[in-house]
Amino acid sequence: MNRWLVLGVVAALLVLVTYGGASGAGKEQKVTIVLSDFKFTPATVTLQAGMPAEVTLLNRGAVIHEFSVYATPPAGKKITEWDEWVIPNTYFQGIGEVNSEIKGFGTTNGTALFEFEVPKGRSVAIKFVPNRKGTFEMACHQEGHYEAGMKGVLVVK
Ligand SMILES: [Cu+2]
Repeated sequence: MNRWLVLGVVAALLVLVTYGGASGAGKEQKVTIVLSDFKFTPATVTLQAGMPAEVTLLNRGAVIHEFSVYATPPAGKKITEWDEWVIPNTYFQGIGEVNSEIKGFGTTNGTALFEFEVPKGRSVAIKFVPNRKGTFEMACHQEGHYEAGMKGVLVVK
């Protein structure tokens, strides 16, 4: 085998390896969460860190629902104004661009989205890369819904 041919084979193998890696990184994890009156199903969602995610929120309830994910407040902390806790503690900051789409309505992009509203009968797809590991609270903060039990847990590992 001549030397240039050997180099050519090595180069071709490198291309194959690089291509294989890139297509592996292109994988996406898809999860659907059903919002109803007044709970999330499933109530615990686990995502793998670093892999692009598409989380679809499907509102099967009779009223509008919301979806927020944020650092779990310390036990016993009394929160009366949820925006004051959720906005600075949202999961969707510092992880790059987040894209959300309500089918038939349009898209919203941002780097610090903190709340997704889902009209009844609609679904919202959120695309993001979950780069922050940990255990976070997810909840609906429409008035009275959280107190009625509309909350859950997002685990990123
Ligand atoms: Cu709700």
